[in-house]
Amino acid sequence: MISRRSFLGTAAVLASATAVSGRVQAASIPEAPSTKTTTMQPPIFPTSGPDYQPVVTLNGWTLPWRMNGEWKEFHLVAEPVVREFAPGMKVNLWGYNGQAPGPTIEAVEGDKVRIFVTNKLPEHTTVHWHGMLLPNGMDGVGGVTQPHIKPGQTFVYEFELKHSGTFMYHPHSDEMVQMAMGMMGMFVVHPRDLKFRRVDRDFVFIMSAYLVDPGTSLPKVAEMTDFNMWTWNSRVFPGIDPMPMRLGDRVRVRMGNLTMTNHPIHLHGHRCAVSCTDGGWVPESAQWPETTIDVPVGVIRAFDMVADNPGDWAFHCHKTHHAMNAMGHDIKNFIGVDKRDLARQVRKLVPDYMPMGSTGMAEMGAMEMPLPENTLPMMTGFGQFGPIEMGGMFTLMKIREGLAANDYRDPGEFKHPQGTVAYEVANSSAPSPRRSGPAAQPNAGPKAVKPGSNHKGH
Ligand SMILES: [Cu+2]
Repeated sequence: MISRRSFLGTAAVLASATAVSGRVQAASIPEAPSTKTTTMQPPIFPTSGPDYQPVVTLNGWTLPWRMNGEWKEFHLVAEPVVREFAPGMKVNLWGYNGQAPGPTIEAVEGDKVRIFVTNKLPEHTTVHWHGMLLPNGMDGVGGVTQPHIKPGQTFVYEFELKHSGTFMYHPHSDEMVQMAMGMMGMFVVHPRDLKFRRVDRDFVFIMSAYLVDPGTSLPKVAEMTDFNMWTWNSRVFPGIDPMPMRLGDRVRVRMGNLTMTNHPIHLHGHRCAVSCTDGGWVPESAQWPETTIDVPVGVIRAFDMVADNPGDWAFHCHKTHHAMNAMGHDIKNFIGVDKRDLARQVRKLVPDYMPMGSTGMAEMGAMEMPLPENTLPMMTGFGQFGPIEMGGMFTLMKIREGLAANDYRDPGEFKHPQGTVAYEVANSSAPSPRRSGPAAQPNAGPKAVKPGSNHKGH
């Protein structure tokens, strides 16, 4: 883990590199920082120019830059990378600067940015700046606005950031393959006015989906619908960072979607409103309260919330198959099927055969079954009360009193105040089922229910 201090150091060193100006000097290509780490890196605070509250990227990082006269210079390197989806599974992807997705780019409204793109892929590429208002020739559409960037070449994009908001970058060359291989990143432009829509914590992630057959490590790039790895920043639960928040913080979460379907992202214990799209800020008068924000394809949705309810709050895609890891989708439903006799027969051939699914699939969450090489259990993870039975697009918002500002370390499991956790009651004290209407029994209330005695008259 890179400490905040050393990160500040890096930014400062880059910023103090010889200041030269003019287009000609662009030939001196800035350093291209690279990382192999898959945990969320601390925010990079600006050391020059207007102040802003920097973002953090789940399981990712922000690209350091240098000032060169009035230009803010960045260097992206498109290259093959190895991404760990979660401990136990590594996938060969294409990305930028050592990881997929690429680092988040951050700048300020009004900044002039110069972005160098070096191609170390085996085929040509470009970078399109999704949502940016820029000169046509900087839009990165291969063949239309520029020649494709051949392997070994470096191109420069220069434009002024006309408006603040949340944007993305991705190739516009061989898009189907290059995005299916993980090439994408987020681009956040902060308002010049520090007070505009100010928040205390600002999280960013981008969604991508892959079909990686168990035992392999390369996505099938021609798949159109039946993916088995639904990721946030090319990570799946339990590999996705938790989102620590201080009780009372104003929080923004910015979500990009470059998968092939929409994702209804659901928040527990709080409500929120969409504050920003890739088209700009939503006026406050046009916002309405939600607990699930649908993120369509090729779109960004940022929502704002106040973290006013302490706890470990689930935060996940509401498509249930997207909160699962590798699974086949053509399996039969065995609920209610008694497989005991079948199991006895099969065990004569396969001694450790286990029939599953007769009562549902929850037992798979607790079971540590042997898996094929390089894949992940369909549902997994353990919490303080038992198996979590999730995967895919799932994490926890961890809201705690007294966290330090900008402290993004995992605060551990929530300690529930006494008397605030759902609890079991003995069957003998369970209330009888209530009936509505005039037929309700006058003495309805807690009473002894003997097993087998409560079905009379049904
Ligand atoms: Cu989803």
